[in-house]
Amino acid sequence: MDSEKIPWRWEEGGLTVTRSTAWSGPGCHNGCGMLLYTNAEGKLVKVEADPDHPYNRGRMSCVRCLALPEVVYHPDRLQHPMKRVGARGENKWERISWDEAYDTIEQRLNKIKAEYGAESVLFSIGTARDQAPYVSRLAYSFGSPHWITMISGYACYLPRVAAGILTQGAYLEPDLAQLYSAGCDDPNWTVPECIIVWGCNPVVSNPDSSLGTWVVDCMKRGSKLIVVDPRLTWLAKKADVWLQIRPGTDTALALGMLDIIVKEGLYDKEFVEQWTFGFEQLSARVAEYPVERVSEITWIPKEKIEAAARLFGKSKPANIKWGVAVDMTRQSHAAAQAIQALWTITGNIDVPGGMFSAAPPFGVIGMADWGTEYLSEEMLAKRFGVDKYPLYNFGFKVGQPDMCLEQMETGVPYPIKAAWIQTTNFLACTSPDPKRTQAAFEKLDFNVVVDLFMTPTAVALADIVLPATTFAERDGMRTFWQPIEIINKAIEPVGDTRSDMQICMDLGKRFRSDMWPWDTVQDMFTEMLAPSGLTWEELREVAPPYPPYEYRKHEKGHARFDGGVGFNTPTGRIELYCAAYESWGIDPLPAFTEPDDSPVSSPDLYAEYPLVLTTGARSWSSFHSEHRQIPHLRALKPDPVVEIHPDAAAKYRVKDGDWVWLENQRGRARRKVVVTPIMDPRVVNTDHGWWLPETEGAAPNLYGIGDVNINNLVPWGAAGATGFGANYKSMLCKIYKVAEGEM
Ligand SMILES: Nc1nc2c(c(=O)[nH]1)N[C@H]1C(S)=C(S)[C@@H](COP(=O)(O)OP(=O)(O)OC[C@H]3O[C@@H](n4cnc5c(=O)[nH]c(N)nc54)[C@H](O)[C@@H]3O)O[C@H]1N2
Ligand SMILES: Nc1nc2c(c(=O)[nH]1)N[C@H]1C(S)=C(S)[C@@H](COP(=O)(O)OP(=O)(O)OC[C@H]3O[C@@H](n4cnc5c(=O)[nH]c(N)nc54)[C@H](O)[C@@H]3O)O[C@H]1N2
Ligand SMILES: [Mo]
Repeated sequence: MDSEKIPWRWEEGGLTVTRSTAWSGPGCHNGCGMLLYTNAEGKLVKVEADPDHPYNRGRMSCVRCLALPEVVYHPDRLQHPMKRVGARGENKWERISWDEAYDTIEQRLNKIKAEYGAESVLFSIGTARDQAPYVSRLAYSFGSPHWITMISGYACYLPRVAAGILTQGAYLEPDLAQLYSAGCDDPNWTVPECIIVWGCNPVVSNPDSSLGTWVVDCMKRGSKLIVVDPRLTWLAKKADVWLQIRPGTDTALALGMLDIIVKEGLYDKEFVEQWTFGFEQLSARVAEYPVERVSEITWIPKEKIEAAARLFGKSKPANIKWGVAVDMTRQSHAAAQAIQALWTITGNIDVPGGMFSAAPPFGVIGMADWGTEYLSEEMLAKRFGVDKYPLYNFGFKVGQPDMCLEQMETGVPYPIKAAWIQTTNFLACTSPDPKRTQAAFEKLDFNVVVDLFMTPTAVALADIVLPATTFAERDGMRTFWQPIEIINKAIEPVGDTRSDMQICMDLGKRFRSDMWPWDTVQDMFTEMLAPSGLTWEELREVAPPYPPYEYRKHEKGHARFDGGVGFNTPTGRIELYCAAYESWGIDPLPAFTEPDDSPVSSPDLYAEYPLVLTTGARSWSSFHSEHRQIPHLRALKPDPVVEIHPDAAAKYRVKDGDWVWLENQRGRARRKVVVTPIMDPRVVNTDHGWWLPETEGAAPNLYGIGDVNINNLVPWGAAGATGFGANYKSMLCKIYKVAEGEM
């Protein structure tokens, strides 16, 4: 890869080519190198993967960038700031100028601040990998400690991050050669002998800065594969061992595998002795999970669990690509703790081909929490639920979303009066119980939505809507774990749209100009880049810089903040037994508990709702609730679907293509049946984030969310003991045909 010599822009076949990085919007978790082709009129005409970019090496990880021109020029793109003229939900708007929008927002929010304090305004974001640093800084410059995703139990990523920081001193990811611009050819790297893909489908979701193709690259070089998934995914089909797990029982499986590894002496004795705390206690605990018991709990045949445990235990190095299914149970902390123990006792921490500690490159600001130091400790302590849930002090400075909703409803201990909603469509996608969520936000005096499109959330709640740009229409930069990358604007913003960074900076200056001293967003990027020694303009001219990675930091005193040998935990060791949990009244060792609703924990419910339901397995053609209006993407998946095994379909008298309701004690959602042998007959899977942009936007229809949002079946307020994790992927439901005239 000789990308140093490649310019960032050139002419080719009558078109201008701009090298850039795919980064939201529209939504994306990655940093694939892209070539954006524009014509003489300055229009984006096509997008190709950049063959010289080390991140994706010419591979298009998903179809969504191919359809970028359809997103950019879609007639429904929001093009101007607008204010509401009818009642909330009427979907009546009037175009206003940016100045009027900013003036109104400044005045309304400052008035609320004067009356109720800055903490009465919350700033809500979605998965928003790109926007989070700026939205968090905007919240802090207003003086509010709340930037928050309205997802129960913060059940995405943060549970694993917090558990990792608390018990291992860092968040770990599998080393799939992504740390090097030379990829698998780098001499410092070792091919993992075994990879477990656990509750993750990376070839489709490419989640959290990791491409599925990296797993495939390892497989091509001989890595054995174990997949833990209730569905036979593409990777599961190619796995050496596929563990078809009952949703929500991952902790039991990990404990059972640990028991086998301990009993059969497959663990790394030296590493355990030297670097871990609590191995004896963990061994005693996992002995409570003999493989027969685990097989019964998880519905996985005993032989397969044994085969997986032995394969993983005997492989060195080995690693685990874990996914959001680990977060999406109220047991997320125990699941994370048990899975971490697997890679810990086998000595796979911070070794080539094992697990690496994920950190922003060169220490450049990564995902969020930019400007926390401007808030007082007292203000930060006002985050929702942090006194009740101390694990929220490990990792990002966010509050507990279920407690947020409750406080919005009760006004205790202080009222919430306004919401800034940027890059999230929580009524269609993110929040449980959308009606309850809607009611809580409807009560607020003032709401602003910043988005690319009009959404159910914007129609129902916004007083002002601001139009944002896609990554093609703006400059930017991307830092996550591997290289720092550049986003080069390829086209002028469509209509009167502005970039999220610009919007946050414009408003931020009005609230606290000392926190936004830059004239341009490019100057701001340069300041953020300071630890790397590069300016934004210099970054543009160089290949994406990869920081050197140092393995075995704990041996050299480079893993602890105080410079001592060991890991950055209170004991300096990896804490298999977590004393902090104990001091908070939480089991210090991982233990399995059933999901709230399950064949075992609620047999009465199971009698009425005889199918185990998992939701939200990702599809290539959409990012959460996005892309439903993009013709070539919608065509790939035109309807919300439920995947069901042929035997179950026969039993419940539904067939391929039927419209059905999935229903539980809390609500129902409409789905089209896909009969498929990839499911267990006792389990169904359905997608999330559905709304129907082609239908009426005004309430009560709100683009159909009442019928198609699967989160009608998910409750608020059922997060786990640490305040993290919620059962989005482990519920019960029944299935029956939609009656005639019902749609
Ligand atoms: N049942 C169930 N529900 C789930 C899940 C599940 O597995 N099952 N998964 C959950 C998970 S893990 C997550 S992270 C959440 C995600 O929840 P969200 O992040 O809220 O989901 P999105 O649909 O991506 O919402 C993004 C909104 O931002 C807009 N947008 C996209 N790019 C930009 C941009 O650059 N700027 C601005 N201003 N707006 C932009 C989009 O048009 C869209 O309206 O959903 C959760 N919901
Ligand atoms: N195309 C696309 N890509 C995305 C997104 C998107 O919406 N669309 N969303 C992004 C976001 S915010 C996130 S968080 C990531 C998530 O990406 P991933 O972590 O890959 O998560 P999912 O695709 O939700 O689920 C992964 C697998 O878990 C399985 N699964 C379901 N229930 C369980 C269970 O109880 N246990 C186990 N072990 N497995 C289970 C599902 O069958 C699925 O194959 O993807 C990101 N990337
Ligand atoms: Mo997520």
